[in-house]
Amino acid sequence: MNLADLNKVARAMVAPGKGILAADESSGTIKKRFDAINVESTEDNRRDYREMLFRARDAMSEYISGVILYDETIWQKAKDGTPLVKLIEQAGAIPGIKVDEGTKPLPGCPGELITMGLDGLPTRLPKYYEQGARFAKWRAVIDIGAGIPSYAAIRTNAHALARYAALCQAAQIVPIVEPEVLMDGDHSIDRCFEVTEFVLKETFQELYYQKVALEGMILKPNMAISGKKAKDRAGVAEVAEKTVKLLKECVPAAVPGIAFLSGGQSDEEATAHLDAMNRIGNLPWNLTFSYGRALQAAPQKAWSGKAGNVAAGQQAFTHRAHMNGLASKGEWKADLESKKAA
Ligand code: 5MM
Repeated sequence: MNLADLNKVARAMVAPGKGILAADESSGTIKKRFDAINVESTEDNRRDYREMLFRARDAMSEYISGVILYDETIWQKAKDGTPLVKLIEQAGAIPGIKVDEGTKPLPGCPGELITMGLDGLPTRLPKYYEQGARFAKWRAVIDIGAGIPSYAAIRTNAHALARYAALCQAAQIVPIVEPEVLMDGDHSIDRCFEVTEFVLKETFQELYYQKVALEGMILKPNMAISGKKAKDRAGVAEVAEKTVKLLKECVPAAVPGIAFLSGGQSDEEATAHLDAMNRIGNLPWNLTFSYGRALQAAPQKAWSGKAGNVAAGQQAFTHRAHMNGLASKGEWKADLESKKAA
């Protein structure tokens, strides 16, 4: 492992003003997204949609540091035969790859999940590197509900995350470590804080045991946030303050950056929260975005599968990427939302 090179890639992924586009929806998830805009999820439509995003030159070169791809996409070519990976590189962004293989029920832990994909990973990683991937992603899913999460689920997922991260670094690939505590329930922000704190502590303990170099990784956590169905959801200032407190307690300063998931927040909420955290300032790591839905909901709607809407889709994507780029520097303002990028 060349740690200096891993660190260089990791720092570029969280460079101020830029963040990560999570375009790694698995076939099932992209189908759900396409169903919502009445587009059939064919290989060509998935290619056309992602090509539209990667060819949005201003967004990609100004505000996007890297793109997380799904296995199908990393091998795909644009309509004119250019590999999609090349489009990303030509825009100055770094290609990355989701290497987990989704979740399965965790035996002995009703209602809880374990992320699959460690088998064969040492063989897959060099192929992805050769194809251009310089970072990878693995997502563990922790749900909050009656009697969950269990210690067994937290521990098993943390172990798998660290195992994945160590394998990535051995293959000269920066691991994005994503332990996602879902915001699906009606829990309070304080319950989310408490669970996320436990999850992060356990994850960093496992990363330490398995000798993962913190300088060569990126953390992708959820924010400390109220559940979507909670009655009195915490406001922007409270989310920012509690998330920063949580991270300061759990994430060593050696980690170059933290790139949040959006997790079902509205587009503007996700931007406002990131901005408010960066306004607090004086943080040991760069804080940015690695959003899927909060970057793509608007371009998906604007595109709606029609070739004639490509420019509108790109404009919607550029606007969200711009807003989040500003938020990564604490320079976003709500009134910029009405001034759509040209
Ligand atoms: C893009 O969505 C990814 C999920 O893929 P699958 O569930 O299909 O495997 C997801 O991991 C994503 O990268 C993160 O959760 C961030 O996305 P959001 O939408 O939460 O910002």
